[in-house]
Amino acid sequence: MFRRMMLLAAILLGVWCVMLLSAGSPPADAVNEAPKELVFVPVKIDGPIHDPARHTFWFGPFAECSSVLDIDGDGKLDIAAGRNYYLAPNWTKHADYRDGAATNGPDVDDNYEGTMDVNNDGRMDVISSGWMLKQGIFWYENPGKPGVKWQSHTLLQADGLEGMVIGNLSGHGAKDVLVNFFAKKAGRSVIWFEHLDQAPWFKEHTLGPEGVGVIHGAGIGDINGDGRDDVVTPSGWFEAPQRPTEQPWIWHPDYQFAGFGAAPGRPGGAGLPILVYDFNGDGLNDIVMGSDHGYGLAWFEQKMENGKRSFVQHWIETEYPTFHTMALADLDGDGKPELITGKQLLAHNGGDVGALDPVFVFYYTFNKGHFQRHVLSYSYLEPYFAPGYNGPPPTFAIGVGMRLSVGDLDGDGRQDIVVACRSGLYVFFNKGYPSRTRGRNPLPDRDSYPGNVNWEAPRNAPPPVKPGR
Ligand SMILES: [Ca+2]
Ligand SMILES: [Ca+2]
Ligand SMILES: [Ca+2]
Ligand SMILES: [Ca+2]
Repeated sequence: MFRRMMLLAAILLGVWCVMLLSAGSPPADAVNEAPKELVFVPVKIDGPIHDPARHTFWFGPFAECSSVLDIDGDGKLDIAAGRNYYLAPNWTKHADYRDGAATNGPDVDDNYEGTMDVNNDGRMDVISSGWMLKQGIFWYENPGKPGVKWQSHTLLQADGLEGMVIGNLSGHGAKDVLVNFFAKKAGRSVIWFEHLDQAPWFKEHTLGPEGVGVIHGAGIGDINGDGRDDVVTPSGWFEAPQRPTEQPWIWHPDYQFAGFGAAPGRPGGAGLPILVYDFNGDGLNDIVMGSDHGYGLAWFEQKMENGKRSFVQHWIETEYPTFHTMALADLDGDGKPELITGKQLLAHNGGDVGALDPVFVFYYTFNKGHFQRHVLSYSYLEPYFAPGYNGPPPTFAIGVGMRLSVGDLDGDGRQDIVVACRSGLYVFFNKGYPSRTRGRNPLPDRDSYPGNVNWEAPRNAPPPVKPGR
């Protein structure tokens, strides 16, 4: 029996290897190869009604964060965005399933959200942060049945919050919560919450000295390759000690991010999260940061020379602003992630630099530190705000908001992209590469249109006789 199982395992492993070798070959991002383009179909799930008389516009207010989780336990991924959730497969809307995320003037009080099973009951819960009416980080307990309000639990009550990053900081599970404050304040340090196996589920830890690393943007990843995830900020990184919940974390001010064109020496905020990955494939993890409210997207190449670590900054983009959030996910199925990001549509209620520049959603393939931009959506904004403009609103002007999500929402094995922004909630359904085959022509035959002239027919040929005339 055991030998038969081993044989089966060997066969399965072989099949898996063949699949890996054949998938996505050649890679879409191979240097000197023509880029291949995945097909994405954007679908609008929900959005604000454009009704200026009632002070709701195509540009909101609307929730700007989304989470992807199986809410009802049917095995299909659903979407939460602010106060509402939408059940697969028809994206049936359930409004006001939780408190928080209240609409306040042009904004929704939800600047970041995420998902994890906080209380280990097998049901995914939602974590969200607010900065106006309900200040702090709260988790909402999935009750496992529809029509029941999700109970709110306070993780942290504080002002100046940008949001959080979920990851493995304790070393014993990926459910710890790194807190991100956008605002410095007396007595404020970078803090994190260790996830516990029982209520109250979280224990607070201080990561660094007062003020150090306290700025808009944060991320989690293993910088020094010792197997323990570290904490990255726009101005340096905290090294995880051997016992992360007991020993002090070590601060390394090895680099400084600022938006493109920012005043020299002036630190700048980054989007949330900051991403850690080996973007040039040299075995050392690098960092990607986008400007939160200025221009530019950059990667910081990690270098090691004679035991000394340094980071070299490379711009990926300098002409695009407001990379407020991003994610890594394997879109093309080659086993390697792509970088997904875009602009926050009309951040700070249109007060940001470049607010009326086109709004965009991009993804990037990368190889050896070369980043190739791919356009998911790109829309002009300025005409819609021209003085006297009174025409129809744009149909699809999509940004990434403040937290985008990725998941296989239609179960076809490909990763889809969910964005919530001021103009609505959208899914970019990933349809894979174009088939390049001619299928059934779905359109009505030419002759079925009234008055169609068969212009291809020879001039001197008699006109075709149409039946019934
Ligand atoms: Ca579901
Ligand atoms: Ca739960
Ligand atoms: Ca580490
Ligand atoms: Ca690297």
